Amino acid sequence: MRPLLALCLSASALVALPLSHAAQAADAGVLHIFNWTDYTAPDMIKKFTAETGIRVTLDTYDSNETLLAKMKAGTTGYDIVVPSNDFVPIFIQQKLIQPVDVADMPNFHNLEPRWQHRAWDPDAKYTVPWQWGTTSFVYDTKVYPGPVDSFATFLNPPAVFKGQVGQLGSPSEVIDMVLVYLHKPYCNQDPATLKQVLALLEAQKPFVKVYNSDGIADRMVSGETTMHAVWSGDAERARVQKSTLRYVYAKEGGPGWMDNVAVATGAPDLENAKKFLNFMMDPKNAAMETSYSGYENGVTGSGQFLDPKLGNSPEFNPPKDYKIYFNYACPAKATKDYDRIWTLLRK
Ligand code: SPD
Repeated sequence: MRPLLALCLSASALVALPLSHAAQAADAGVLHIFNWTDYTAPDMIKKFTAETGIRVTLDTYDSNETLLAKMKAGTTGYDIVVPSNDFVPIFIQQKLIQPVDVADMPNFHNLEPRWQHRAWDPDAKYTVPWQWGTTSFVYDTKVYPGPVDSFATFLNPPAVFKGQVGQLGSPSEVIDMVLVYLHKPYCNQDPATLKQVLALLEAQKPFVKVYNSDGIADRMVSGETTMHAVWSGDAERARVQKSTLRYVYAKEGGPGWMDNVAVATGAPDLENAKKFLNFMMDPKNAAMETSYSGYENGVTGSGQFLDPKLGNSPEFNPPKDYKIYFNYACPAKATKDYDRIWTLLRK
């Protein structure tokens, strides 16, 4: 058992070891996870600890940009990070996550074939699917009865939403949504299109109360905001607390994404991290995570273990003909353009 081994090591060897080794030994038996907010099922973590003896610490972030900035700033002490599909190639290229040969792990065969070799990690060297879902917006039908079937309502809201709208807090999320609305490709570098994107976001600004990807469900349930950009599972979390909320499947379609579990470069405990990746490809464990956060996982056979509430959940079950546009990593120039638009918008 790992914790016992760790205890023995620290008891017998600490005095003799130089400080860095001592710190390592003291840390054995712990897995440090850095994940999105409200995205790590407590009962699933308990099960992982019960099965492996590995204790878990959890810190959270609100966007890929925040995660990237922290990882680039230097050693974070995290073993596990969870970047989205459009950021995985950037993390790989910048050597912020390390190859762990996921395709050779015992539970790899449980992944649905379509997710075994994902465009952002074609040889399944680095990542395991965590959860995937859609991005759209939610509104309170008590405030505005609708009907609403387009991102036009979010970007140019009815007067009743003035000062009541919540936007996501990161450039990639906000701009991708506008590009889908305009039927334009992601990572757009066309000056005219970018001008149009900025104009739409500037026009929306007087309606926006907050640009923040954290705490969306709380704001919508309390009524602090009455319309908010949101990811599907977080919309479900809000709607079960306030039944008048409605997640919109826009006629334009909407952004789709997958978040992926990866091992940070310099992870304090590589073996613990690999155990966690393998654990997440077990159908029961993936189902525990999905039942908590309300997003799809990529694991075959997890459906039978899901919380039955998800069977009827509109956020979890998009209409069959809904167009989901998965995004992808942008070249540096496009990211720079996105950042410029964001800076102009937020000034
Ligand atoms: N509650 C947090 C859910 C995290 C969703 N990640 C979305 C990534 C979209 N690019």
